[in-house]
Amino acid sequence: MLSIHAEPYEFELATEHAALLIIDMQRDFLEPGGFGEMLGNDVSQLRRTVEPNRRLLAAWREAGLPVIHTREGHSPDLSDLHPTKKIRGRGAARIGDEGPMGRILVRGEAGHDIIAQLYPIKGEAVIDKPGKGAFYATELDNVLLRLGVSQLVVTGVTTEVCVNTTVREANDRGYECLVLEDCVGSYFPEFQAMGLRMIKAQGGIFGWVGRSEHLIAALRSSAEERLIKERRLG
Ligand code: TIU
Repeated sequence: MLSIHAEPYEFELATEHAALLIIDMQRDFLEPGGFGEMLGNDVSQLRRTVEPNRRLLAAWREAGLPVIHTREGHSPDLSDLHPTKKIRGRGAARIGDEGPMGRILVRGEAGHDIIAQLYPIKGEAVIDKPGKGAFYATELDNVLLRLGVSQLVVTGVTTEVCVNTTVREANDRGYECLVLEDCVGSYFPEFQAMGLRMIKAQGGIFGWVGRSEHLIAALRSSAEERLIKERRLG
């Protein structure tokens, strides 16, 4: 058990039952010229999460723990896109239309893919989700059950939309969630702050909020301890 500094109190990480869940770090949300920017959003607010996520992902992989990536998007025939989601916002460009990086939020298109810095490697699950929550209409619950996972370290974008929805869904299904504030981002600074406060308020009503450096330090020190023990035994 690794004790991670977090709010409202320490998160006790059971590494044998934990997975890293990286939400929707897709080109369309993060890159200039993508769907997010077309909606009028300031993508620099999200881009500050890339480097902390990259460092965390490297440490998590080094520890040999499971990683799950998600992507928000729809099949090319849009059969899994509710008409209400398509027309919401009354924007000029809609899901399924041609955008700067292919058809917007359509699976297989460049903009739908995960950014290069966090690209999945062999053995990591990629969950394609049509909704904001990662459990709705996906195989995520079964994947976690198969892996024996009961704790999720959650990162990605956006804090108040897909991250919050997923954490609420996970909480109702009995998973414990640690959300890393430097690794989640919102286009709106006030939603970033409130999205995190909503999770950790009332004694951690949906989960815990921490920072990646504390988790990385704990993973590294436990790996060092293991190495020292092995050397002693060897
Ligand atoms: N992944 C995710 O959060 N999807 C969104 O549409 N977020 C917005 O903030 N728009």
